[in-house]
Amino acid sequence: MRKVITFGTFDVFHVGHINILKRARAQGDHLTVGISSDELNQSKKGRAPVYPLSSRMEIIQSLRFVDAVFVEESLEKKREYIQQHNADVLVMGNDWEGRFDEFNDICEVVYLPRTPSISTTEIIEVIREV
Ligand code: C2G
Repeated sequence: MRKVITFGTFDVFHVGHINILKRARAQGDHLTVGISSDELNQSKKGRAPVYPLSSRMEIIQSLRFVDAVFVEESLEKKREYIQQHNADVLVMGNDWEGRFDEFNDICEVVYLPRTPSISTTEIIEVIREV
């Protein structure tokens, strides 16, 4: 079995998230998703997520092309997570292009094109203006 792993906050879930998760699953037979803790999102993006971790996990876990979820507590633990989950492939959107190449020694690293014209930040701005 070829196991795939990916990571993200997946806050204010949108079609860009669906697209990357579907394509990640298509890279293998099993998809594990590491979902950023609220604290990690705060440190990455400088704001608390709109949806708390428990809601974001429930949404992702409910998708038919996701097999397992866990909490990503630190960006520094990526090697540990890849090994713990026996991943053969790490998939990330190409906004992270090149950033995880160091894990090429333990798995294949694949960057997929982001879905254009949609992001959590833009959705938050649109709602703010309403
Ligand atoms: N994404 C995408 N298209 C968009 C928006 C997001 O393909 N229009 C992808 C991102 O490239 C990423 C995934 O969806 O692979 C999750 O995006 P975020 O929730 O923004 O994840 P991020 O906060 O970048 O966390 O360890 C890595 C990080 O935790 C990634």
